[in-house]
Amino acid sequence: MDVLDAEFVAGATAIGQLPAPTFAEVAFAGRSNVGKSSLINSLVRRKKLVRTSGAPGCTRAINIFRVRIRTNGDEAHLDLVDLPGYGYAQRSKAERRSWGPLIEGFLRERPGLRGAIVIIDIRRGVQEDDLQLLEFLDSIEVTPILVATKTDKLPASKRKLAVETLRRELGRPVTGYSSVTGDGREALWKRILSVSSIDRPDSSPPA
Ligand SMILES: Nc1nc2c(ncn2[C@@H]2O[C@H](COP(=O)(O)OP(=O)(O)O)[C@@H](O)[C@H]2O)c(=O)[nH]1
Ligand SMILES: [Mg+2]
Repeated sequence: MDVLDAEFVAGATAIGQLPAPTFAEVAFAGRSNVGKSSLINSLVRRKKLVRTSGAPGCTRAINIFRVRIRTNGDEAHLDLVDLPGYGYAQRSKAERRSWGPLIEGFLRERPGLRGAIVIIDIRRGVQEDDLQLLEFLDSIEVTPILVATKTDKLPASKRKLAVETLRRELGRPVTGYSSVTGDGREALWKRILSVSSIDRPDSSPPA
């Protein structure tokens, strides 16, 4: 699996401002500061494709990045969608509420959406809003891909157990990841290509 190109396509603070889907899309969701943007950069091996931040709650927009990949000799396009972070307590109530519909609307209304990566900080574990998101994804039949990130922040001896604990707690597969070391990159790409049907012959975008 090689990433040949990666480029910013569009950013918007309302669903109606986004271009219609062209290729298969995979969304990245998680609490503010969990490492969504870093994860996208790490997946495409670009340091600065997506802006990351030490200050939580900065990204209020939906940003779409297009990648061209080569896998098993075939080329394919895939759109990676960085969703606004949720669960940032310091923001005003009105603003927090205005984020829910944007995320929900995107997940509900994009016909090209193949799956949603739900990112959890391995040291913090699953929070109530993560569970709500997973329930919502089940209800609209969008496949979640769970990622436990920042594994580099745990001593190597504790990583496996922490991922396994999360997996048991959620009753779903969890892929450990570190955007600092790239650990988990190959495993996560496999899951992304599988949910996007890019590893199968019928990978053409929806009509
Ligand atoms: N050690 C470590 N830090 C990370 C990792 N991923 C993200 N970070 C840091 O966490 C902070 C938030 O990352 P960012 O990608 O902007 O999070 P977002 O708000 O979810 O998009 C930044 O300071 C990143 O450098 C990781 O895998 N390991
Ligand atoms: Mg971000």
